[in-house]
Amino acid sequence: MRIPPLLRRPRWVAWGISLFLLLLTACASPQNTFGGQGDQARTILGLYWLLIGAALFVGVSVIALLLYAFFRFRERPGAGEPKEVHGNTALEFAWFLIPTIIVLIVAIPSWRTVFRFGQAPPPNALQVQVVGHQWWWEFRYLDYKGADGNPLVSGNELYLPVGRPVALTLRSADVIHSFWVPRLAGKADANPGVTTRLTFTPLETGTYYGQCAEFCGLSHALMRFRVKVLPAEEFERWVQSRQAYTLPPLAGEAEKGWQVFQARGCNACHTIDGTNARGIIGPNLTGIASRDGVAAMALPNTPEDLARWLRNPPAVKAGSKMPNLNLTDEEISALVAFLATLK
Ligand code: HEC
Ligand SMILES: [Cu+2]
Repeated sequence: MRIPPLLRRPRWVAWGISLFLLLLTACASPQNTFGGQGDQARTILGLYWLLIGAALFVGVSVIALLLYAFFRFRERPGAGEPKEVHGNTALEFAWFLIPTIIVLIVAIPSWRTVFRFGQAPPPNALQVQVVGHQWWWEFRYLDYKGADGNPLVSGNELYLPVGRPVALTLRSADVIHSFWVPRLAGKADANPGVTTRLTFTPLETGTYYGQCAEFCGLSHALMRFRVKVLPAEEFERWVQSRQAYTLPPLAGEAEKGWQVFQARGCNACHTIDGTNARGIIGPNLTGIASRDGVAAMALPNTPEDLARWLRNPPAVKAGSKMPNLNLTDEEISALVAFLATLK
C-alpha cells in the first residue's frame, strides 16, 4: 500500500497527535458547557447540537455540490462554448425553500427555549439572592432565616438541593458581573440597581465550578465560586446547622485567634453567625473551614494559603477590597488556627 506523503513525516504525525490530545484535555474541564447537569444547560446543549447539525448539513451539501460542478462541468477539449441559461424556476424555488426550512428548524426550538427559561419560576422554587462584589459572591437564602431573623448567607459557595428548581435573583454591589456555572445553566448578568433572574434545576449532585463571566476590574479572573448540589436531606441538614450555628469551644491558639479577630477589626467587615461579628463588607466566614478555597477560590483552602492571604490580600488578588492589615506572624497563625475551627 502507498503511504500518503503527509504520513511519511513522523514529526508532522507527532504534532498532529499531540494537538489532538491537547484538544481532548479540554473535555475534562470542570467548567464544561457539554456537561448538562442542570436542566437549562442540558436544553442549551441540545440546541447546540441542533445548530451544529444544521451547519454541518449546509456546509457539507454546498461543498459536495461545488465539487460535483467542478468535475462534471469542467472544460473538455473540443466541447465548445457552454450553453447559456436564463433562470430556472424549479431551482430558484428550491433554494428559497430549503434555507427557509433550515432557519425554521433552528429558530423554533431556540425561541421555545428562550421563552421556557424566561418564565416566572415555579412556586416550589428555592429563592436565592445572588450579589456580585469585586471580587467575590454572596448568596442569600431568602426562604431560610438565621438566628438573627435575617436570611442565611454564604460566601463563594452556593448550596442547593438536587432536583428542586432554584430561582436566583441577581444584583451587584458595584459594577456589572456575570454569574456562570457552565454545567448547570447559561450566564446571567448581575447589575447594580437592576435585578435579573435565572431559574434552573440542578439534576445531579456534585460540586460545580462557576466563574464571573463579565470583566469587572483587576481581579475579575479570580472571581470564582462553587455550587454544591446536595441530596435534599443533606441540604436540610446544612440549613439547620447554619441556623443553630455557634462558635465551637475554643482553646489555645484558636482562642487567641478569636481575640485577634475582634481586636484587629476583622468583625467590622466579616460576619460569623452566632457571634458579635456582623460585618457585611466581606464574605460571611461561617463554615469557612469546610470551603474548597479562599478568596473566591483564588487559593486552595490550606493553612499555608490562608496565611498567605491574611499576610497580604492585594498581593494575592490585585486591587483586593480586603486591605493589608500588617498582621504579625503570631497573629496570622492564631487566626489560621481559629478559622480552621469554623466548620
Ligand atoms: C475592610 C474590610 C475587611 C477587613 C477589615 C477584613 N477583611 Fe477579610 N475580606 C474582605 C473582603 C472584601 C474579602 C473578599 C476579597 C476577595 O475575595 O476579593 C475578604 C476575604 C476574606 C477571606 C476569604 C473569604 C472567602 O470566602 O474566601 C478571609 C478568610 C478573610 N477575609 C479573613 C479576614 C480576617 C481574619 C480579617 C482580620 C484580620 C479580615 N478578613 C479583615 C474585607 C475585609
Ligand atoms: Cu465579576
